[in-house]
Amino acid sequence: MTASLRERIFVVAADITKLPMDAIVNAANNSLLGGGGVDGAIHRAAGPQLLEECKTLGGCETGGARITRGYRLPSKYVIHTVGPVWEGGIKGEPELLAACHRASLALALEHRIRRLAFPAISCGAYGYPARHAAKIALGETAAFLTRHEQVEEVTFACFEEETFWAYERALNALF
Ligand code: AR6
Repeated sequence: MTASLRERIFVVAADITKLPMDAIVNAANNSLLGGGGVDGAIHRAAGPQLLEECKTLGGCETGGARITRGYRLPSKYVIHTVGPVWEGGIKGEPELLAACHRASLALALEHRIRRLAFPAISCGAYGYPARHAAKIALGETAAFLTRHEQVEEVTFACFEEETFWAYERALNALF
């Protein structure tokens, strides 16, 4: 029997690099050549081969996504997406953040990834208010999972308490 949507979306307080998923999503920048925050943590945990593969990709547009192997991570793949920098919400940030989630999920579907985890994209260095980001992230994910049962489960791995509660509230508001 098919699991209900409520049993397919999770919010956890966790370091995403430790999760054994089919894929984890990276909050990258346009160069895809690494950075701080979750990007730095993913590159450190995956090892130098991840950067070598990223160098072959030629960057990524804001709102887009690219896929690589996971190397030393417990996850098989890394999906690199580039969130918008928050500029007050009037420069198309909500649509770009939604596009990141859609593009990442579309890559997951294409690569037969069944379980994946997202960090709170744009909620760190890029300054997106977590309560606004959470609504978009959860809303896009719920809509996608409803349409595509091949992607079975999505986990949001939140690193900070404030982010965790924002995502938890947005999840509860969905049902
Ligand atoms: N696991 C899960 N979440 C984490 C982890 C971790 N190990 N480490 C940090 N976070 P950020 P952005 C959370 O800044 O805002 C990079 O330099 C963090 O607490 O990593 O999209 C890129 O190269 C926050 O809630 O990504 C870009 O230049 C969330 O992950 C830029 O930062 C996202 O914070 C992207 O900025």
